Amino acid sequence: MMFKELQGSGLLIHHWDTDGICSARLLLEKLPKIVVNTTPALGQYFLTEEEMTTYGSYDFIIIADMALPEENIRRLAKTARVMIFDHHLQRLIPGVFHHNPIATGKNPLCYPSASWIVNEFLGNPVNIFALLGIVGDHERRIQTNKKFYSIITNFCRKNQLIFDEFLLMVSLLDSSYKVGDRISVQQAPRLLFEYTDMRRILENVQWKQNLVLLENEIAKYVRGDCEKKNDILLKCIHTPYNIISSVTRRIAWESGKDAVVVNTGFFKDRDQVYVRSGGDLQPLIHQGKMNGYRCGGKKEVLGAVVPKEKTESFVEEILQFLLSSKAK
Ligand SMILES: [Mn+2]
Repeated sequence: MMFKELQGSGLLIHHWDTDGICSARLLLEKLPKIVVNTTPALGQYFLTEEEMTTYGSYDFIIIADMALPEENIRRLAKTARVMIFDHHLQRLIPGVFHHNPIATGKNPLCYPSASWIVNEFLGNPVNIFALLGIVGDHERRIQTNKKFYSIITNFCRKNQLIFDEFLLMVSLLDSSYKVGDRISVQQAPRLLFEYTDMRRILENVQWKQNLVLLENEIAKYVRGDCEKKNDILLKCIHTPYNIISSVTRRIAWESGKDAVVVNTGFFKDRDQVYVRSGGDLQPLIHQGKMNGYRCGGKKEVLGAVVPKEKTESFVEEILQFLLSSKAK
């Protein structure tokens, strides 16, 4: 086992969502007890200058479920031994231990989460944490992945669990980052050690309160009126919670129309922009990246973080794109 060679002070940096938390839970079990775990500032997929300086004092650094920028990693590797466990699309980074089957061209359907990759690496049998990461990253869509849906179904049968309880556990684990509670995200992996019965996840009072809070906040914005640009719905919200994807999905699905949502309340200097469409958004994602925005998504969704002074022009670009793709 490679971890035996790790010496000195150690840090584990993990993603703030269910997959990141569960990967951290699995890794911490096998790592030396002194390892500290942390997550980057919520919503930030890179390390700040301050974080980089602080992390310079560790002897080894493990990163789970996050494709941090290569220049961050290269700098950390100058003073620390770095190990990465991930499943995001990224170039293999030389000079560090980079365990990412997707980066080596393996089929993503066979490696659906970081928790699964970590669990295999550790040689563990299938367990709740390996599977929660998968359900966290794919939700109901995992039901179309034959191999993994049958692994999940078998696990459910053995443990008298239903798939909806898996989904609820994911919502509860994700609730801390969605309400912006970074401390609770960081405490979650160790809390999971105390939960010898997995059902205790469903009973965590704070997480349940988070869900009520989030649901009310989402409902408030879904209820309000939208601006209409031809057949496209446009909504501006101002919330410190990370609910933009839920709000957009709800508006789009309830109306059957394309929806654009801007949240001016999450970052001080930047806005969150989210789009959901029936058409293909890949060219728009490319366009956003060419503009220099942090921009990503899938065929039907786009998420971006845009400097506040650029929001208006980017929204205009989005509307133009949606209108012209409708005209085709
Ligand atoms: Mn993941």
